[in-house]
Amino acid sequence: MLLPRLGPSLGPGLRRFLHTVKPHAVDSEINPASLSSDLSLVDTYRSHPCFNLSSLVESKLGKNLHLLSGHPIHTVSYLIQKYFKTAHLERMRQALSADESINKADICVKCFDRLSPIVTKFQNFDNLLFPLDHISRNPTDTYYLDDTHMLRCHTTAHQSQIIPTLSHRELALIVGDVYRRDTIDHCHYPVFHQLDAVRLFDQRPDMSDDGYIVQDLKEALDGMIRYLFSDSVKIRWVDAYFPFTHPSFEMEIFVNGNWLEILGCGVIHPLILSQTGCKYRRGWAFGIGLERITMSLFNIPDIRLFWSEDPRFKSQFVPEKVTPFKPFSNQPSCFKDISFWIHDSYQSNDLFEIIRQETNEMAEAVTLIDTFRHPVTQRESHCYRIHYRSMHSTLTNEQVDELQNNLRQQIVEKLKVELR
Ligand code: FA5
Ligand code: MG
Repeated sequence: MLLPRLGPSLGPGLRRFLHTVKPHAVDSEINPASLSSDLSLVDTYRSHPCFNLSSLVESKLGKNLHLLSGHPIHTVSYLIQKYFKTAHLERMRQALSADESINKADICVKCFDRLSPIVTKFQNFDNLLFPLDHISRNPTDTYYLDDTHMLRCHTTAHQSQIIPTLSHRELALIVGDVYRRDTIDHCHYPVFHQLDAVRLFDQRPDMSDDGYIVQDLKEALDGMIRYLFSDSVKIRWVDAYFPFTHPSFEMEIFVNGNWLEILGCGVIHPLILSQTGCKYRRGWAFGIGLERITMSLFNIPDIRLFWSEDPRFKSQFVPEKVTPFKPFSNQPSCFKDISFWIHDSYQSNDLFEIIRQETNEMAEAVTLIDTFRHPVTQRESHCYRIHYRSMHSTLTNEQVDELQNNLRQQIVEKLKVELR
């Protein structure tokens, strides 16, 4: 396990961001386009050498599926918020009932669902004690606008701004779109949505360890999952590592015969609390991926569908209600293989990005099926299988051949690899 590096102290960068954070009440009526004005900012970064946004990713900026009433992502975000504003708030009231100095009306949930996805490396990584050599800082994993700004890769990026504004009577929820360069399969997409939560406690002299925080965290999440699914949902806890929490856990649920990782959580690292001026507080945090849980709840088989503009998708859903998805297209998939000699700077995420872009998102999954090292030259080759399936119509053999031929050319040109 990596040991967390000591992070920088609360600097002017963080102080500059503190005043910009304001909670919003959850209101499905508010126009989701209101966030997009920030996003015209992207143009001002375009010529920077670190700028690595694909046009696919750019096209998703400002869509804010989590704010679109009726969209399944909005519905699940709404239901999670509802659980915390009802059942969980009641638990908080009970836990704080002995403290007569607290005005019960002050016990509340604050929701931040309109924070811009453009953040600094400082917010996304340094504040959260990510080591300088952490893999997710690489431009192969993260979308950068310039050498200091990036698209957040988790909603935890806002945690250090929010902590100093939070009392032990409040729970903060942060919801938004997050961006990662990643593999291609039915449950990974370069843009997805997360909901993070932060809960602080006053340090109690009678509690020398974090046991009560872990217990409160696990009870809250156990209740949330049972609220979304049913009491019979099978849950398991797996020990995990995040630079910003200790101890850390992941929750997995059993769906369709498999264990599915849905969230990460843990006890907030004391250094994060002292950096943000909350030395005498303890707390827990979690972050849940909304797409995977929505796919399980609505029976949506492919993560690409969330972005569909097809009325056969969009018209199926009722605001704030879970209804099973009815497939409207059952096109067969077909696959094509591609093999090439790689070089030292080759990174598979660069390949995945080109495949998504050049096949117009017709690639449903890409798997590495073979690697080979030449016994004499020691050159290494990779063979990938690309599974093609359109979500909306049948792909003809000619169309797939055309996509594959174009892809072969683009891979040689952009990745400087040699086809076999
Ligand atoms: C995080 O992002 C942490 N920030 C979570 C956290 C918050 C831990 C606060 C502790 C305290 P992770 O990288 O595991 O953790 O992502 C969290 C969830 O996002 C995953 O469990 C998964 O449900 C979802 N997820 C991750 N990558 C993708 C992807 N490419 N596409 C769709 N969903 C994804
Ligand atoms: Mg994970």
